[in-house]
Amino acid sequence: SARKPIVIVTRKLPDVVETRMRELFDARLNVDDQPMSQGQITEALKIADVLVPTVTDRIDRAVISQAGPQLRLIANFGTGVDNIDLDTARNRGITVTNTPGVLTEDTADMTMALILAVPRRLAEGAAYLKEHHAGWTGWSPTWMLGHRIFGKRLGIIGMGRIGQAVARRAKAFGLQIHYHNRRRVSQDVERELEATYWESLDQMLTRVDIVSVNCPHTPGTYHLLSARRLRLLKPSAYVVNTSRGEVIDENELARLIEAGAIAGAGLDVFENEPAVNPKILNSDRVVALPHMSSATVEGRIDMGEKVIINIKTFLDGHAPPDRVHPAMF
Ligand code: 8YV
Repeated sequence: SARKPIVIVTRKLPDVVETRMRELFDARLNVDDQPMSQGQITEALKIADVLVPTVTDRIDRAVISQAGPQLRLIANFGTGVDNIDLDTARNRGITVTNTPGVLTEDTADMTMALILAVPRRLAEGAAYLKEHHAGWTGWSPTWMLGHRIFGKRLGIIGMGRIGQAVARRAKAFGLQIHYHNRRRVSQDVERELEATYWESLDQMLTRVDIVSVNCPHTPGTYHLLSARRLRLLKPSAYVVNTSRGEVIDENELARLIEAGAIAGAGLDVFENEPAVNPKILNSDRVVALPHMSSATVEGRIDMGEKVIINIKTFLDGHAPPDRVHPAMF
């Protein structure tokens, strides 16, 4: 029988996913989960028929250009594809797929958790009690006051699957939904969410109380929340980001929070991961998480299954369900 296709996976995946990959493919797994260097990935692409990278791998022009002609598919374990040079892949006739849909609800949950946690000082209170429980003198009426979110305005940047899932949750918490997107969503969705569309991001930013970034990182969204735009926010506003750090000018955000020109932030992603701006880490008014919005046991298995379906469909000669078209980004 024909040899099994070589599928190189750059990180450890859930056991059930790895077992299934071993059954179906000549799977070269990274069971020790040691991140691969650019050199190791370049070497791997000399023999791989399929590469399964994650957001931590830079599949750039240099790496793709040196791949052997047998490389036909890059099946990303993740929804964001800013780790892959899509144009170079397309020019070499390499198909790219991702894992949309299966991490929508988990990511929206974490976004909502940050929308609640930051204004209500949840992390600060929990840390205080852990540290001072012996000397805690008790509650007092003017102590640890946060800000109400009920009735406030949430401005969502990027009204795709995740943005809409955030809007549904936020509406149930009494927030008024505002959004900016490349195009308006359908009237049905706008009506369901009672959402207000802002063609002008600048105008939306001057009016909202909380901003949530839910758009992909693309050349067009790099520093979309630029220094100039961050300064349009009210000093009482909060910024939440579960998308990609690159969408926000992180240095300026840190500076404005320190200066009291922005009230606080809930950040799961950073501009230079795994490095995090120390001003952000040390601020009481920031909840910083280590890129974990899609990190559920269930979600990781679903993502792995999606990767497998994409590979299998492609190798069977059909269009994979989650093919990424460069024009989408
Ligand atoms: C993952 C993500 O942690 O899907 C994405 O875009 O950022 C997260 O779901 C990561 O992609 C896994 O590779």
